[in-house]
Amino acid sequence: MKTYVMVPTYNEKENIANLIGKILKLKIKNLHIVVVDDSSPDGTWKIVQDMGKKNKSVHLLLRKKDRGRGSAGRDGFIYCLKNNAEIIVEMDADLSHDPKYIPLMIKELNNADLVLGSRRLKGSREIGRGLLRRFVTWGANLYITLMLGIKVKDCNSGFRCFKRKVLEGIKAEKLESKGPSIVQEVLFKAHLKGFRIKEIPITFINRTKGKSKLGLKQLGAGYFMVLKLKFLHLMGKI
Ligand SMILES: Nc1nc2c(ncn2[C@@H]2O[C@H](COP(=O)(O)OP(=O)(O)OP(=O)(O)O)[C@@H](O)[C@H]2O)c(=O)[nH]1
Ligand SMILES: [Mg+2]
Repeated sequence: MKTYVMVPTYNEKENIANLIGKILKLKIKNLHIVVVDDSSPDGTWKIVQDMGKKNKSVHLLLRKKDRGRGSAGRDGFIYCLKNNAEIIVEMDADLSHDPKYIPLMIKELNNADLVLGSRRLKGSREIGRGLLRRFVTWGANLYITLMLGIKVKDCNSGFRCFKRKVLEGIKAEKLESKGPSIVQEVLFKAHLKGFRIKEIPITFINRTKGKSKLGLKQLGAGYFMVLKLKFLHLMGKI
């Protein structure tokens, strides 16, 4: 089955080649990688472009105007659907998400429509995360669970594997988050559509190279987006 791994990037030059190499080493049949880069000033996109010249399954979606984890994710999903992906894996570039889980996630699609790499199950681990960062994630998770009523332990995980029908069902082209709250928006919409969601435990490794793009502004916008989603749902709009 045609599988696309979709990776949004902004200034990930220290990580991207390593990640792509690890994914290719899995030797999954009919697998493609698309990196969605917002013209990173550090030249991440050039690295991907060069790798794409040597390997036809590596693709670059270079965005020149828009900037944001959310709109990049949306454009990446649209790209995968347009290119006839049956399975879409979404993951970060910073090596926090180990590609070794991809085969297992794909296998779990036998029992689910959407599989999440979870940091909050028996068998999950988090390496190198400070107490404050863990607390922020825990608080956000509690807020989202209470607000949106999603019965998922790790609502914030950006490591996911979708059947095509999930992205079609939630109308990926209409996703409205500009920033990282796309992760919650997708999950909530998939939950409302009644798709089967399954979590598998992963070991999450805090980034060791490059800088995090998650700041207070993005966090605040995320909290607001969850409120907006709840409101839209109550109004019967989603
Ligand atoms: N295209 C694009 N990608 C982005 C943007 N912001 C972040 N990303 C990518 O989205 C992924 C997640 O971003 P991170 O900075 O790792 O954020 P995070 O994982 O929530 O936070 P940390 O745990 O602190 O790393 C990474 O692959 C980033 O390069 C953006 O504005 N545009
Ligand atoms: Mg990260």
